[in-house]
Amino acid sequence: MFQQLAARLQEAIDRLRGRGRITEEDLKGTLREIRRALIEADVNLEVARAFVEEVRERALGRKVLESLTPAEVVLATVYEALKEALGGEPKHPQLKDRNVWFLVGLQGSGKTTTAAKLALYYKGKGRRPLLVAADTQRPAAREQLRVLGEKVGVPVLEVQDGESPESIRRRVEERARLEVRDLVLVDTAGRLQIDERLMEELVRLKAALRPDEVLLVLDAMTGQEALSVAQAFDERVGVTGLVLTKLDGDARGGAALSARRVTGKPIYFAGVSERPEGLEPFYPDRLAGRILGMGDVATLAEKVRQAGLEAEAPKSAKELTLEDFLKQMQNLKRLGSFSELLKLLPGVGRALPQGFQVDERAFKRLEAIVLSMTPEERKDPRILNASRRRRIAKGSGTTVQEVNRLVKAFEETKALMKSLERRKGRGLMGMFRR
Ligand SMILES: Nc1nc2c(ncn2[C@@H]2O[C@H](COP(=O)(O)OP(=O)(O)O)[C@@H](O)[C@H]2O)c(=O)[nH]1
Ligand SMILES: [Mg+2]
Repeated sequence: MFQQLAARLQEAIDRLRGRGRITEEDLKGTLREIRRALIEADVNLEVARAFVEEVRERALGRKVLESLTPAEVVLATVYEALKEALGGEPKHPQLKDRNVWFLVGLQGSGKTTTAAKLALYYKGKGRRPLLVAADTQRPAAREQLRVLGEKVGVPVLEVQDGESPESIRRRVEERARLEVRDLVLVDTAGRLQIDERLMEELVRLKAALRPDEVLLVLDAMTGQEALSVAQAFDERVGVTGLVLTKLDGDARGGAALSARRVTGKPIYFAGVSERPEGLEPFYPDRLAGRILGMGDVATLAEKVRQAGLEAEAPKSAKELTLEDFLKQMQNLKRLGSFSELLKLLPGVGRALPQGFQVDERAFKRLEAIVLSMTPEERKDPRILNASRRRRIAKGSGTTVQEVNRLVKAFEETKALMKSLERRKGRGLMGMFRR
């Protein structure tokens, strides 16, 4: 996520690391680099200027120049400014007993995908969604939602060609009543560009269905340009919140960092993969932490929980066995991009080279090694003497070196968990110490 921006910001701050004191000149230089990094990431000029100003004020307010660890103070300050730029405190859509939400946006921004993601997400929270495929002109668009609805197990109401808003309203109300649906998600038609006829259609549909939320879906890859689209939609249709999609791609960050100040609307959700599970509530603080390579343990823990790990109570580092290691690896694999997940661990993001990818085949070999162990060995790898290690290597079609490496990685994970356990409760500032 925002790899280039992350690397540039971290570089700028790292340059201060290890310095006892910094001069005003040093601070100026760092701020200049931060500004450049933001502009390269396609952040709105005005937003970038305000951002740097805020960092300067906060940093000086904390007497960076006399501080014993200027790098940490600047890191903390940039973190706070990033969090603010991304929206400050997380905002979630208000849920009532019954809800109608619109998804609007340009074609290709991710509306249909996001509609299905929202349906799955809220179904998981005990809601009963109904998807509405409301493109009155393109049957293929409705077909796409029907397929996705089936995939996530949520019913889809399809409008008919040229159906009037009034008729759509009647059918939606009836269906919601009969099937006791309390969250109606309306996937509206899109165009490649802002188009007056589309806007009129949306306004009429809105007048008929009276949505509680109008979520504007924005493709983060389109950068700042997405924001003029946002303004147009807001002026004509009225927007209550944003969903940023494709944050998993190589989006530079401009849209995310400028959206709040330019549109004044909160970012509710982020799309992080093409799959129906690829939706996360948008947490400015966590994303700020990720951008600065501080990790995001909270999101990682949530993903693991969602993957169905909750049945097993998380163990303490002391009780951790290779059996758990195997399960965790398999779970991470199920969760999708392992490389991205790895970066959620504190410090790991900074330790990995840019563009780092985990080799999935290497993953399979690790799995084979653990599978070749006896239950006792998995429970207590300390009993793994040389002859046992040779046997395991042979059984798994790997080498003794690979077995050694895995056992070592396991011990290191245990150590990491122990340090996380110790860190718990120390709050955010604990993340800065490493
Ligand atoms: N990688 C990634 N792809 C996405 C995301 N959201 C949507 N897409 C893809 O973007 C393309 C357009 O999405 P679609 O929902 O059809 O857009 P719509 O025209 O606005 O309805 C599809 O190929 C989706 O799979 C996301 O968060 N991450
Ligand atoms: Mg669509």
